[in-house]
Amino acid sequence: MGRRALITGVTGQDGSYLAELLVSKGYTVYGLVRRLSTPNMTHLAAVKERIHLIDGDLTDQSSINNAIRESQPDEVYNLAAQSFVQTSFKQPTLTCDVSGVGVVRMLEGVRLHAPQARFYQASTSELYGQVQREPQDEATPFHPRSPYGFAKLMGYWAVINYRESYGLHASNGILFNHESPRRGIEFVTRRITHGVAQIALGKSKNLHLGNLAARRDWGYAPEYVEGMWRMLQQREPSDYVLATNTSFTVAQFASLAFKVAGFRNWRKFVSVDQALMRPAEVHTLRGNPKKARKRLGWQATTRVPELVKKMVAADLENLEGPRR
Ligand code: G4F
Repeated sequence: MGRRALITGVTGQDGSYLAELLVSKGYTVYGLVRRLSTPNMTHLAAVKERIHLIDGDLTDQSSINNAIRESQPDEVYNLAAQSFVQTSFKQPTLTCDVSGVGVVRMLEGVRLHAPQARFYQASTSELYGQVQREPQDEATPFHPRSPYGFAKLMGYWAVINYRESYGLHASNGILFNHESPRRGIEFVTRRITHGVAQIALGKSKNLHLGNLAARRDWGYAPEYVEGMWRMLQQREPSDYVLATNTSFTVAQFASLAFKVAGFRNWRKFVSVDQALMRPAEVHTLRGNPKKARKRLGWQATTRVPELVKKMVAADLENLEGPRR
């Protein structure tokens, strides 16, 4: 019989790429979706007819239990979260409820209703926060710098505790930033590529950004969902860093994006807006994915210059329609 998977956060960037991957591998895929008055299914266009959507919410235990009972999953991927760091400073308790306690609710649901299922938790490089070592790997101490970061830290430890207490096959993927044309417009990479496309098409004159000196290890999202799947194919559960081991500043990312669109002097278009600065910043992140390479045979291949090209091209196409 084919395998069954339940994905929370299925309508997002990672959830939609993962749904496509699992459908292509012959899984029966269930997705947990939060009820919205205007549902956003854009990213699911390619697989919508082939997956099953179940209403539910990470803040509601009964809907989680129901989704697990209904889908009877072999694999559960918990990708849902309040995932925007900036918002977590404005909505700290909501962020903790969804991105921290929500993980415990998912683990409880699995423990009670599908204890044989393998569980993937979307952990994050934001756990490292004020970084203690460079590059960061699975043994680097954590120092979160936002409510998002400390909520995710709770989820990370909940996974380890359920593994140790109840023998669940539960793994943390400590993913560094991973982007794509499906990235939400509020995140800096997409804000830049969308802004550049607007300027190139004469729809805008400038782009407001926050901390230009922030440095990130940016990879390409479809490659990272493959890594998530590989983690759940291992005999033993564990925790893995997925990253490129290269890093760029926001300024460098912006400069490359303007260059792709034919502008040499990116500074002319960019102004710094203090409102986009964070109360506590994660200044730099770079991950060491050696364990994932060795145990999962996983490697990131797309680097920032290529990623920027894909994202700018997609934003130009979205805004002007397909080029002939
Ligand atoms: O794109 P960002 O908002 O992503 P951030 O905060 O690194 O978090 C993302 O990656 C994490 C993985 O490490 C995920 F866990 C998390 O859910 C999310 O997907 O910001 C990146 C950097 C920050 O240092 C920010 O201060 O870019 C800086 N930045 C500069 N100008 C900006 C802007 N960020 C945003 N969002 N918008 C700006 O205009």
